[in-house]
Amino acid sequence: MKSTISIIGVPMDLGQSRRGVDMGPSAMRYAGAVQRLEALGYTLHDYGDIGITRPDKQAARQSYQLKNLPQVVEANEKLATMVDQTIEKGHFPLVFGGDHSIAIGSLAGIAKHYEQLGVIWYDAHGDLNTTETSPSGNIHGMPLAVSLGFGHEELTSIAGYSPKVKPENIVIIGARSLDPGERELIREKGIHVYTMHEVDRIGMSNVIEKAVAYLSPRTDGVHVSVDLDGLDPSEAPGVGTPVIGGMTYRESHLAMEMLAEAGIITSAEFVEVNPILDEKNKTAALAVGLMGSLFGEKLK
Ligand code: HAR
Ligand code: MN
Ligand code: MN
Ligand code: MN
Repeated sequence: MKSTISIIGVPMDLGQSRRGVDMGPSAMRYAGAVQRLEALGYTLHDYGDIGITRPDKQAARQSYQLKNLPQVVEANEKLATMVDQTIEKGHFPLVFGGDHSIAIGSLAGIAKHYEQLGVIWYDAHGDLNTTETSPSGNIHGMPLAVSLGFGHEELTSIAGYSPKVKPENIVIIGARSLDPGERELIREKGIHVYTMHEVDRIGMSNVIEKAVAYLSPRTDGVHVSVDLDGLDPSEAPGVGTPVIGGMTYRESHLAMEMLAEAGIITSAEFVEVNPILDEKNKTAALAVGLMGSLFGEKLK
Protein backbone atom coordinates (compact mmCIF):
# COMPACT_ATOMS: atom_id res chain seq x y z
CA MET A 1 0.00 0.00 0.00
CA LYS A 2 1.09 3.61 -0.61
CA SER A 3 2.85 5.20 2.35
CA THR A 4 0.87 8.45 2.31
CA ILE A 5 -2.87 8.53 2.91
CA SER A 6 -5.05 11.50 1.99
CA ILE A 7 -8.30 11.84 3.91
CA ILE A 8 -11.13 13.71 2.20
CA GLY A 9 -14.33 14.32 4.18
CA VAL A 10 -17.67 14.66 2.43
CA PRO A 11 -20.38 15.89 4.83
CA MET A 12 -23.16 14.88 2.48
CA ASP A 13 -26.65 14.07 3.75
CA LEU A 14 -28.65 15.02 0.65
CA GLY A 15 -28.57 11.61 -1.04
CA GLN A 16 -31.17 10.34 1.41
CA SER A 17 -33.77 11.67 3.84
CA ARG A 18 -32.34 11.30 7.35
CA ARG A 19 -30.28 14.22 8.57
CA GLY A 20 -27.12 13.64 10.60
CA VAL A 21 -25.00 11.53 8.25
CA ASP A 22 -23.27 14.79 7.26
CA MET A 23 -21.51 14.53 10.64
CA GLY A 24 -19.91 11.21 9.71
CA PRO A 25 -16.53 12.68 8.79
CA SER A 26 -16.26 14.55 12.12
CA ALA A 27 -17.30 11.46 14.04
CA MET A 28 -14.62 9.31 12.40
CA ARG A 29 -11.97 11.97 13.02
CA TYR A 30 -13.14 12.23 16.64
CA ALA A 31 -12.84 8.44 16.92
CA GLY A 32 -9.14 8.81 16.10
CA ALA A 33 -8.84 7.87 12.44
CA VAL A 34 -5.73 9.95 11.79
CA GLN A 35 -3.87 8.77 14.89
CA ARG A 36 -4.84 5.15 14.26
CA LEU A 37 -3.28 5.18 10.80
CA GLU A 38 -0.27 7.26 11.81
CA ALA A 39 0.45 4.64 14.46
CA LEU A 40 0.83 2.14 11.60
CA GLY A 41 3.59 4.26 10.10
CA TYR A 42 1.64 6.05 7.38
CA THR A 43 1.95 9.76 6.63
CA LEU A 44 -1.48 11.34 6.82
CA HIS A 45 -2.84 14.38 5.02
CA ASP A 46 -6.28 15.48 6.12
CA TYR A 47 -7.72 17.73 3.44
CA GLY A 48 -10.76 18.55 5.59
CA ASP A 49 -14.31 18.55 4.31
CA ILE A 50 -15.70 19.43 0.91
CA GLY A 51 -18.23 22.27 1.04
CA ILE A 52 -21.79 21.13 0.42
CA THR A 53 -24.36 23.59 -0.93
CA ARG A 54 -27.63 23.35 1.00
CA PRO A 55 -30.73 23.32 -1.19
CA ASP A 56 -32.88 26.38 -0.48
CA LYS A 57 -36.48 25.56 0.37
CA GLN A 58 -37.79 27.20 -2.79
CA ALA A 59 -35.57 25.13 -5.08
CA ALA A 60 -36.27 21.94 -3.14
CA ARG A 61 -39.97 22.44 -3.82
CA GLN A 62 -39.34 22.21 -7.57
CA SER A 63 -39.54 18.48 -6.83
CA TYR A 64 -36.72 16.87 -8.72
CA GLN A 65 -37.38 13.24 -9.39
CA LEU A 66 -34.08 12.58 -7.69
CA LYS A 67 -33.76 14.28 -4.31
CA ASN A 68 -31.36 17.23 -4.25
CA LEU A 69 -29.89 16.31 -7.63
CA PRO A 70 -28.06 19.64 -8.30
CA GLN A 71 -26.36 19.65 -4.88
CA VAL A 72 -25.37 16.00 -5.13
CA VAL A 73 -23.92 16.59 -8.62
CA GLU A 74 -21.96 19.65 -7.47
CA ALA A 75 -20.44 17.89 -4.44
CA ASN A 76 -19.48 14.82 -6.44
CA GLU A 77 -17.79 16.92 -9.13
CA LYS A 78 -15.70 18.55 -6.38
CA LEU A 79 -14.93 15.21 -4.78
CA ALA A 80 -13.91 13.66 -8.11
CA THR A 81 -11.42 16.49 -8.67
CA MET A 82 -9.95 16.18 -5.18
CA VAL A 83 -9.63 12.40 -5.36
CA ASP A 84 -8.00 12.69 -8.79
CA GLN A 85 -5.47 15.18 -7.38
CA THR A 86 -4.56 12.96 -4.43
CA ILE A 87 -3.87 10.07 -6.80
CA GLU A 88 -1.78 12.37 -9.00
CA LYS A 89 0.31 13.13 -5.91
CA GLY A 90 0.83 9.41 -5.36
CA HIS A 91 -1.31 9.29 -2.22
CA PHE A 92 -3.89 6.70 -1.19
CA PRO A 93 -7.36 8.32 -1.24
CA LEU A 94 -9.42 7.60 1.89
CA VAL A 95 -12.86 9.20 1.68
CA PHE A 96 -15.14 9.75 4.69
CA GLY A 97 -18.90 10.03 4.12
CA GLY A 98 -21.50 11.19 4.20
CA ASP A 99 -24.17 9.12 2.60
CA HIS A 100 -23.27 6.62 -0.11
CA SER A 101 -24.10 9.00 -2.98
CA ILE A 102 -20.51 10.23 -2.59
CA ALA A 103 -19.19 7.00 -4.10
CA ILE A 104 -20.16 8.54 -7.44
CA GLY A 105 -17.49 11.21 -7.00
CA SER A 106 -14.93 8.89 -5.44
CA LEU A 107 -15.15 6.46 -8.35
CA ALA A 108 -15.19 9.28 -10.90
CA GLY A 109 -11.89 10.58 -9.51
CA ILE A 110 -10.30 7.16 -9.14
CA ALA A 111 -11.36 5.27 -12.27
CA LYS A 112 -9.55 7.51 -14.78
CA HIS A 113 -6.29 6.24 -13.27
CA TYR A 114 -7.00 2.57 -13.94
CA GLU A 115 -7.74 0.57 -17.09
CA GLN A 116 -9.57 -2.10 -15.11
CA LEU A 117 -10.68 -0.74 -11.78
CA GLY A 118 -12.08 -3.34 -9.40
CA VAL A 119 -14.70 -2.45 -6.81
CA ILE A 120 -15.60 -4.27 -3.61
CA TRP A 121 -18.98 -3.03 -2.37
CA TYR A 122 -19.45 -3.96 1.31
CA ASP A 123 -23.10 -3.14 1.94
CA ALA A 124 -26.54 -4.40 2.95
CA HIS A 125 -27.76 -2.82 -0.28
CA GLY A 126 -26.80 -3.08 -3.93
CA ASP A 127 -27.03 0.65 -4.61
CA LEU A 128 -27.89 -0.34 -8.17
CA ASN A 129 -31.08 1.65 -8.64
CA THR A 130 -31.71 4.05 -11.51
CA THR A 131 -34.20 6.91 -11.78
CA GLU A 132 -36.70 4.39 -13.13
CA THR A 133 -36.20 1.61 -10.57
CA SER A 134 -35.59 3.64 -7.38
CA PRO A 135 -38.35 3.15 -4.82
CA SER A 136 -37.28 6.29 -2.95
CA GLY A 137 -35.67 8.88 -5.22
CA ASN A 138 -32.69 8.73 -2.85
CA ILE A 139 -29.42 9.00 -4.75
CA HIS A 140 -27.53 6.98 -2.09
CA GLY A 141 -29.37 3.94 -3.49
CA MET A 142 -27.88 4.56 -6.96
CA PRO A 143 -24.08 5.09 -6.91
CA LEU A 144 -23.04 1.69 -8.22
CA ALA A 145 -25.53 1.84 -11.10
CA VAL A 146 -24.38 5.39 -11.90
CA SER A 147 -20.74 4.26 -11.97
CA LEU A 148 -21.70 1.51 -14.40
CA GLY A 149 -23.19 4.20 -16.63
CA PHE A 150 -26.86 3.65 -15.74
CA GLY A 151 -29.04 6.40 -14.34
CA HIS A 152 -29.52 10.14 -14.61
CA GLU A 153 -27.19 11.67 -17.19
CA GLU A 154 -26.10 14.46 -14.82
CA LEU A 155 -24.81 11.76 -12.47
CA THR A 156 -23.29 9.37 -15.00
CA SER A 157 -21.40 12.22 -16.73
CA ILE A 158 -19.62 13.46 -13.58
CA ALA A 159 -15.93 14.14 -14.32
CA GLY A 160 -16.78 14.04 -18.02
CA TYR A 161 -16.65 10.32 -18.81
CA SER A 162 -18.75 7.19 -18.42
CA PRO A 163 -18.78 4.40 -17.39
CA LYS A 164 -16.33 4.40 -14.51
CA VAL A 165 -16.42 0.66 -13.83
CA LYS A 166 -17.28 -2.52 -15.68
CA PRO A 167 -19.85 -4.94 -14.27
CA GLU A 168 -17.38 -7.84 -14.39
CA ASN A 169 -14.96 -5.95 -12.11
CA ILE A 170 -17.44 -5.55 -9.25
CA VAL A 171 -17.95 -7.77 -6.20
CA ILE A 172 -20.79 -7.01 -3.79
CA ILE A 173 -20.54 -8.46 -0.27
CA GLY A 174 -23.23 -8.62 2.42
CA ALA A 175 -26.31 -7.77 0.35
CA ARG A 176 -29.65 -8.55 1.97
CA SER A 177 -31.91 -5.78 0.71
CA LEU A 178 -32.15 -5.69 -3.07
CA ASP A 179 -34.98 -4.04 -4.99
CA PRO A 180 -36.51 -5.79 -8.04
CA GLY A 181 -34.76 -3.49 -10.53
CA GLU A 182 -31.43 -4.09 -8.80
CA ARG A 183 -31.88 -7.85 -9.01
CA GLU A 184 -32.61 -7.52 -12.70
CA LEU A 185 -29.47 -5.46 -13.31
CA ILE A 186 -27.37 -7.97 -11.34
CA ARG A 187 -28.75 -10.83 -13.42
CA GLU A 188 -28.46 -9.01 -16.73
CA LYS A 189 -24.86 -7.90 -16.14
CA GLY A 190 -23.73 -11.01 -14.28
CA ILE A 191 -22.46 -8.99 -11.32
CA HIS A 192 -20.75 -11.09 -8.63
CA VAL A 193 -22.78 -10.86 -5.42
CA TYR A 194 -22.09 -12.61 -2.13
CA THR A 195 -25.34 -12.11 -0.26
CA MET A 196 -25.66 -12.89 3.45
CA HIS A 197 -26.75 -16.35 2.35
CA GLU A 198 -23.30 -17.01 0.86
CA VAL A 199 -21.54 -15.36 3.80
CA ASP A 200 -23.43 -17.74 6.11
CA ARG A 201 -22.87 -20.81 3.96
CA ILE A 202 -19.21 -20.54 3.05
CA GLY A 203 -17.97 -18.05 5.64
CA MET A 204 -16.31 -14.69 5.23
CA SER A 205 -12.87 -16.25 4.86
CA ASN A 206 -13.95 -18.06 1.67
CA VAL A 207 -15.89 -15.05 0.41
CA ILE A 208 -12.83 -12.81 0.55
CA GLU A 209 -10.52 -15.51 -0.81
CA LYS A 210 -12.82 -15.94 -3.80
CA ALA A 211 -13.26 -12.20 -4.29
CA VAL A 212 -9.50 -11.63 -4.23
CA ALA A 213 -8.80 -14.61 -6.52
CA TYR A 214 -11.39 -13.28 -8.96
CA LEU A 215 -10.41 -9.61 -8.92
CA SER A 216 -6.65 -9.63 -8.62
CA PRO A 217 -5.77 -11.12 -12.03
CA ARG A 218 -8.27 -8.98 -13.93
CA THR A 219 -7.89 -5.57 -12.28
CA ASP A 220 -5.08 -3.03 -11.91
CA GLY A 221 -6.51 -1.40 -8.78
CA VAL A 222 -9.34 -2.10 -6.36
CA HIS A 223 -11.54 0.41 -4.56
CA VAL A 224 -13.28 -0.81 -1.41
CA SER A 225 -16.49 0.99 -0.52
CA VAL A 226 -17.52 0.21 3.05
CA ASP A 227 -21.12 1.09 3.89
CA LEU A 228 -21.43 0.68 7.66
CA ASP A 229 -24.96 -0.70 7.22
CA GLY A 230 -23.27 -3.81 5.79
CA LEU A 231 -22.69 -4.74 9.42
CA ASP A 232 -25.53 -5.90 11.61
CA PRO A 233 -27.38 -3.00 13.28
CA SER A 234 -26.52 -4.47 16.69
CA GLU A 235 -22.87 -3.72 15.92
CA ALA A 236 -23.40 -0.60 13.80
CA PRO A 237 -26.52 1.17 15.07
CA GLY A 238 -25.55 4.60 13.73
CA VAL A 239 -26.77 4.23 10.15
CA GLY A 240 -29.81 5.61 8.34
CA THR A 241 -31.07 2.43 6.70
CA PRO A 242 -30.31 -0.48 9.05
CA VAL A 243 -31.11 -3.99 7.82
CA ILE A 244 -31.24 -6.88 10.29
CA GLY A 245 -29.11 -9.97 9.65
CA GLY A 246 -25.83 -8.32 8.72
CA MET A 247 -22.16 -9.08 8.99
CA THR A 248 -20.60 -9.26 12.43
CA TYR A 249 -17.78 -7.26 13.94
CA ARG A 250 -15.34 -10.13 13.49
CA GLU A 251 -16.48 -11.03 9.97
CA SER A 252 -15.91 -7.43 8.98
CA HIS A 253 -12.49 -7.23 10.59
CA LEU A 254 -11.54 -10.52 8.98
CA ALA A 255 -12.60 -9.13 5.61
CA MET A 256 -10.46 -6.02 6.06
CA GLU A 257 -7.50 -8.03 7.40
CA MET A 258 -7.61 -10.38 4.43
CA LEU A 259 -7.78 -7.46 2.00
CA ALA A 260 -4.74 -5.99 3.74
CA GLU A 261 -2.91 -9.32 3.36
CA ALA A 262 -3.86 -9.54 -0.31
CA GLY A 263 -2.40 -6.08 -0.90
CA ILE A 264 -4.83 -5.25 -3.70
CA ILE A 265 -6.65 -2.21 -2.31
CA THR A 266 -5.72 1.13 -3.89
CA SER A 267 -8.48 3.40 -2.51
CA ALA A 268 -11.22 3.22 0.13
CA GLU A 269 -14.25 4.97 1.53
CA PHE A 270 -16.29 4.59 4.71
CA VAL A 271 -19.85 5.86 4.44
CA GLU A 272 -23.28 6.14 6.06
CA VAL A 273 -22.06 6.76 9.64
CA ASN A 274 -24.83 8.80 11.29
CA PRO A 275 -23.77 10.05 14.75
CA ILE A 276 -27.29 11.26 15.59
CA LEU A 277 -28.63 7.72 15.34
CA ASP A 278 -25.56 6.21 16.98
CA GLU A 279 -24.83 5.04 20.53
CA LYS A 280 -21.90 7.08 21.88
CA ASN A 281 -20.05 7.16 18.55
CA LYS A 282 -19.96 3.35 18.44
CA THR A 283 -20.36 3.14 14.66
CA ALA A 284 -17.68 5.73 13.92
CA ALA A 285 -15.31 3.92 16.30
CA LEU A 286 -16.15 0.68 14.52
CA ALA A 287 -15.35 2.28 11.17
CA VAL A 288 -12.00 3.49 12.48
CA GLY A 289 -11.21 0.01 13.77
CA LEU A 290 -11.98 -1.41 10.34
CA MET A 291 -9.64 1.16 8.80
CA GLY A 292 -6.95 -0.09 11.14
CA SER A 293 -7.44 -3.62 9.86
CA LEU A 294 -7.65 -2.54 6.21
CA PHE A 295 -4.35 -0.68 6.56
CA GLY A 296 -2.60 -3.68 8.06
CA GLU A 297 -2.77 -3.44 11.85
CA LYS A 298 -2.57 -7.23 12.13
CA LEU A 299 0.44 -7.41 9.84
CA LYS A 300 2.57 -5.07 11.96
N1 HAR B 1 -32.60 0.36 -2.12
C1 HAR B 1 -33.22 1.45 -1.40
C2 HAR B 1 -33.33 2.69 -2.27
O1 HAR B 1 -32.87 2.70 -3.35
C3 HAR B 1 -32.46 1.74 -0.13
C4 HAR B 1 -31.06 2.18 -0.37
C5 HAR B 1 -30.36 2.45 0.91
N2 HAR B 1 -29.01 2.72 0.56
C6 HAR B 1 -28.05 2.87 1.39
N3 HAR B 1 -26.93 2.67 0.81
N4 HAR B 1 -28.12 3.02 2.60
O2 HAR B 1 -26.55 1.37 0.69
O3 HAR B 1 -33.85 3.67 -1.84
MN1 MN C 1 -5.54 12.51 -13.29
MN1 MN D 1 -24.67 1.82 0.30
MN1 MN E 1 -26.40 0.35 2.54
